[in-house]
Amino acid sequence: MPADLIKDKSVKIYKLEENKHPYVAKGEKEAKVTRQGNQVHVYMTAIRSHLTPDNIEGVKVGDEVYFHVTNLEQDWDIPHGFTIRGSKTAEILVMPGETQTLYWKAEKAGVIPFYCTDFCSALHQEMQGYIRVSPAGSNVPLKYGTGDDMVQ
Ligand SMILES: [Cu+2]
Repeated sequence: MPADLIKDKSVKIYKLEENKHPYVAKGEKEAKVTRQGNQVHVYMTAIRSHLTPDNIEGVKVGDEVYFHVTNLEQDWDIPHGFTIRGSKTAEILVMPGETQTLYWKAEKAGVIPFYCTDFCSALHQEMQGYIRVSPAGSNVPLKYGTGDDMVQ
């Protein structure tokens, strides 16, 4: 098939303002972490060259964590990937303006890295962070932040 039949019809970005995902964060100020029972929802954003939040604590062994990653980019050809060490559901690849969810169960205490899995810019390796998993039943409050700023 000749390329000119499709080349003008390809979707280059998803418009952020049209994103209706129930767990979207349309800017870094909307990034947050919430708990409902043993389910933790991370409303995360990705833009060159950081993830927000990139520092999470208060997750406990046995928690089911849902990373809802919104790619804030509105440029063509800037997907971001996401996964966390020990993930059993591979990685997600999030196109500009899109939100995708990665499920991960916290199975043991420790500090677990998460990171972008798609080479997005020269500072791609800055796109990473950590989640601290505490033992089941501990009373570490849920906290999150970017860089040194932690909020509760
Ligand atoms: Cu990236």
